Amino acid sequence: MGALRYGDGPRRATRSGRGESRQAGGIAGGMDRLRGPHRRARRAIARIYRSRPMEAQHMQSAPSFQNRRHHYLERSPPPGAPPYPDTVWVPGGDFRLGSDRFYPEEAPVRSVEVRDFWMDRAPVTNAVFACFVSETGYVTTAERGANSDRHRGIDPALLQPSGLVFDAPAGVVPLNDPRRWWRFTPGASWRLPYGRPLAGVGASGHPVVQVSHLDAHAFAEWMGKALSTEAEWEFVARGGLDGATFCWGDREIPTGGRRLANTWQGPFPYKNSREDGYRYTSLIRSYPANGYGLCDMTGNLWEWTADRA
Ligand SMILES: [Ca+2]
Repeated sequence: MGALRYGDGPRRATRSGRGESRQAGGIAGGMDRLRGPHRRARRAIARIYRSRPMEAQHMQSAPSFQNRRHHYLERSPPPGAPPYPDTVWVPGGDFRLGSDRFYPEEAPVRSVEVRDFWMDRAPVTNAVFACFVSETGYVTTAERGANSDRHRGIDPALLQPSGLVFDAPAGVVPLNDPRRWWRFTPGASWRLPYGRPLAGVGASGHPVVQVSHLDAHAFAEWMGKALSTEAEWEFVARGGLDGATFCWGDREIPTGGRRLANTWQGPFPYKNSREDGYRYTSLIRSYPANGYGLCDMTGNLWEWTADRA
C-alpha cells in the first residue's frame, strides 16, 4: 500500500530506500506555475474543507511535541503565503540521511543537503483523493488490473484488478519471505483497501492507501504539485532532531508513557497487541505534529517519495 503527501520545492535525485515510515512524498512548482486545471483542483479541495468543518477542526487542533519551527524560520523565512492550504514552509539545510542501526538499505549515514520547499502538513486523505477521482474520472492502478500484453504467460487470475493486503499469519514465520503476510486480494483498491468492508477503513479523514507510484504522480499533476524526494522527506520527518531515532527523539515511548505514532506492537507479523488502539490506519493528525508541524511522519502508513527503489 502507498499513500501520498506532497510538498512544493525542487526535485532532486537522491538514493532510494525502503522502510516503515521512511518513504514519502513532496514536490516541484509554486504558485507562479499553477495553471487553470490546478486552480480548479485547489478550489475542489477547498470545498472539502468547507463541507467538513469537524474534520477541519480536528486537523487544526493537533498539538506539537517539539516546536522548533521558529528557529528555522529565522534562518530562511517563507517567500510568501503558502501556495496551498495546509502546507508548511521548510527551510533547507544539511542533515545526516539514513541510519547504521536498523535496516541495511538505510546505511551508511551520509551528509545530504536539501533546498527550501513547501510540504503538506498531513497525508492525503480519502476525501481529497475522492475529489480528485470525481473531478477527473481517474482509475487507479489497482482498479485497472495488469496488462496481459506486458505480462505474457502469467496466470490470468493475477491480472485482474487487485491489491496486496496485509494478512497476519497464525504464528511465527520466517521474516525473509514477505509472502507470508502479504496476500494477493482481488477487488482491493483505495475504495476498499482490504477487498472487503471493514469498520473505519477507508473513512474520509483517513489517509488514502492502495495507490501506486503512478497514481501518486497523477494526483500530483492534477494538484500542480510533485512528490518530494526521499531526502527531503526524511529531512522534514526528523523535525530538526538530526540523528534521532524517532521523529520526536530517541525513546519510542517518551516520559509520560504516551505513544506518539500508530505502529505495530507485539511480535511481527502474527500478533499486534494494538496498545496504541489502532489495528488499521488512524485518522490523520491523531498524534502530535513534529518539529515542523507535520503529522504522521512516523507510523500510520507508508508514503511515496519521488525516488524509486
Ligand atoms: Ca497500531
